[in-house]
Amino acid sequence: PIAVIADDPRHSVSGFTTEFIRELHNRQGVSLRDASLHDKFQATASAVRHYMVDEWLETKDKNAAAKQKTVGYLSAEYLLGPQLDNALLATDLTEIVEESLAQHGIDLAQVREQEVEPGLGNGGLGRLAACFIDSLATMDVPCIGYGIRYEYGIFRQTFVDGHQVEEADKWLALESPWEFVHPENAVQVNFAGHTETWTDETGRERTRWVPGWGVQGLPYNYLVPGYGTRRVNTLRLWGARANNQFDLKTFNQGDYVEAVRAQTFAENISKVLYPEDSTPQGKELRLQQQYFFVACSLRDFIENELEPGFDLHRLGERIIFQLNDTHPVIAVPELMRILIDEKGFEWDEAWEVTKSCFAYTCHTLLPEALEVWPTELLGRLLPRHMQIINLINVSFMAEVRATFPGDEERALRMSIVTEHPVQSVRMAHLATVAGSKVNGVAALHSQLLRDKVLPDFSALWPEKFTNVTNGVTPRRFVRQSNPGLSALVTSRIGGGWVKHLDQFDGLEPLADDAGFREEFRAVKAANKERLREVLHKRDGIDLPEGHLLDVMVKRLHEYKRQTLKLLHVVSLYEQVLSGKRKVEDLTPRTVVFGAKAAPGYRLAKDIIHLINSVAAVVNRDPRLEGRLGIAFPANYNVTLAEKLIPAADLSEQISLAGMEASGTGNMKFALNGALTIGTDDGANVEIRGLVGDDNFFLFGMDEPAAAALREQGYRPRSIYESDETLRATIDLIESGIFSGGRGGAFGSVTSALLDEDRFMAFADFASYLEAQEAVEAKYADQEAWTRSAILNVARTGYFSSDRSMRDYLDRIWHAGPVV
Ligand code: 26Q
Repeated sequence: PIAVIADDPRHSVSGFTTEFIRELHNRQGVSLRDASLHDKFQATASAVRHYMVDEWLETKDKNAAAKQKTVGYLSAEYLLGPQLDNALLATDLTEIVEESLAQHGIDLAQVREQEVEPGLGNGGLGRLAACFIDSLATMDVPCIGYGIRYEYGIFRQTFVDGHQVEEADKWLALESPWEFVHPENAVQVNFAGHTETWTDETGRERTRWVPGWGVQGLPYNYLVPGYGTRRVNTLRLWGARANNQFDLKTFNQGDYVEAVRAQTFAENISKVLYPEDSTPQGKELRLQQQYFFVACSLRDFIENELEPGFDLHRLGERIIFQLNDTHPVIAVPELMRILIDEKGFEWDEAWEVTKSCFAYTCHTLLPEALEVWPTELLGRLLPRHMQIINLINVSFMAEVRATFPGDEERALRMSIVTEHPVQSVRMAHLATVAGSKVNGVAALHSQLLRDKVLPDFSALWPEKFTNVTNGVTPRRFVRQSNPGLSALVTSRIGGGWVKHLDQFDGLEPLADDAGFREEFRAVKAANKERLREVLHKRDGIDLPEGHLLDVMVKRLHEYKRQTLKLLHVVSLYEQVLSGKRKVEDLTPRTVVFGAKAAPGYRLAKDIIHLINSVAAVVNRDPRLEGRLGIAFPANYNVTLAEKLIPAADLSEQISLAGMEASGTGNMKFALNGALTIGTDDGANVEIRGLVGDDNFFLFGMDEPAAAALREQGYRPRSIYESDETLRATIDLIESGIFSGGRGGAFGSVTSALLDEDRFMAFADFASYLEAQEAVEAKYADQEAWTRSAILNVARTGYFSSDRSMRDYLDRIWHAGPVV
């Protein structure tokens, strides 16, 4: 492929060796003889980075010359995963580096393992941002990813007696070789204080914000190389640093140390990623984080990326800020403030410009996940922004009342500011009012967004709403993570698929080719072997050989229904114990879980404890003859995903219909030849539509059925009473067998199910078990299974994030490549 450095004379084994040794000496300050593995990793990474810097600088020049529209992706999270492989792929250096290091007795595989992944995100939303910036670079589209350089990313999960224990993620302890910090480009960000009015030279009444305190934002630049192109875009993450203007009042009182201490306090802003991925708490620090990175980013774009003297009335021609959920939506009043207070715009002018600069992506359907900030807090921390939000709301309310005269209820429903339970700003309403477009992340989700979450808005502005189905980058999630499949596929259809994943459709006829099926199975078997080694080394887990690998990896949440998966396992166990099923009738199967629970989410943590407790018993029971097991490696992250997903046979996507906005893990599994067992939810709907019913295990209620059941009054206990299998399963959990004979140990989990079962696991239980029977029947016929697996790969090229980006470019951003 055309690598970013195709014509670089250093692109040779000896060339790389020179760069590597230079880095070892000059950066690490060690000789090759004395270098630790960590030194070797640092030197390798920074030497590889050398090969992208020229193109990165060239990209900046190209952007400046072209004066085309840039995508400003505003996201509080980027779940990047390890960077070395990605950089090697982009620079086409993998073999060269491997050979160069080998000549010095260094194993690239060992060097790779030194990398600590930047876990600057919780899950799907953060990983999506990382896939999107990869795709935009690959597609030659100018993009700056803006976000926060958290000092501590998502917590490291450990298990103690089966309970989740969180540890700080010190990903920077050994320094990141991938970032360029530019303290000289620090940006000042202010908070609190008050506003006052003044009269300008023309006699016009103006407002200004007199802040109470401030902090500096330091830009940390990361290179985002495209694949098969020379473009290297920028990810700019902001870190907070104390202002060197000490608090003058305290300082003048002579308390020097107190003044310094108060200032360093500000550095807490970028200290830690909030680990909640739903039910956000209205924490002041979280709002500070949001405003901090957004204020830095807007300032940076306006002052540093635009040419001096650029007419800001035309700002919308040069930037589209994509709001990754509502987390960055405070950017809306911030841009209004800049234009009006600093640049002297009239309100209406500023509003027209602002509307053209933003679009909003919603990633949820859960009502409790919709962000709301009390006006008391917002007004105290950002008084001028609170005023501007109120003014936006006043004119918005006037528009609603003019369109729907007399419909006061509608106006109240739509208001950006609600009075209940306390006066608060609904961030999704603000984003919808200000955004030029609003999109959901899968077809079903976008429909439900229009019909259920924001129906009044879609009635007012139907053209504003659109869908862009999520995608995943084929570079990381096929090419890098599954080299075996990549080589096999490339041997048959060429390598164009890495950039044009729709070419996977060329694999379709090979599903009927017995020789290809055999090779495909061999790749899966090798990936399982690789996983066995990883889990053995990483977790001390010994995966049995020859098992169906049944994988459920995602954040722990009730709506995702890890408990339903666990109930399946327990029901199989119960059937063997009670003699209802002969052990030799079990399909040998290992269920792999990977899941972090938000530290404050009690029930989710109890579910983790239950999974580990069931695992401890089931894995040791000789009556199962090793035919059923659970593996729950702690600290599921991108690094592990890259090993786990290519090894999976069965992908569990079993959320209650209408709850999972999209899912992106589902896409990664299908692209790597796992079959999905799933509900009619999120992007599962589209996956099934593409792969076909014969190659997908559908079960459960669809969204209308779930809504109807809820409407008519759902009583999980009556299902428990009438379904013998379910009853035996729950009773086994309550018997104490998984808690050393202590009954009631998992009462929080069982009673949540029996008494409420908010996400209707019981209602879908029988259907799920039936679908699992179909899985086993199909798996028994390995040729049929492989055929379906190949068709999953062949038919899911649609889920490349390159396609998602094309959809955003066409439907929302109206931007294109710059070469
Ligand atoms: C908000 C405020 C305060 C603290 C935390 C948060 C917060 C942080 C992260 C709220 C939500 C998130 C993450 C949400 C998320 O990952 N959603 C997932 O997004 C994916 C990409 O679109 C979808 O595929 C998933 O369906 C959706 O659950």
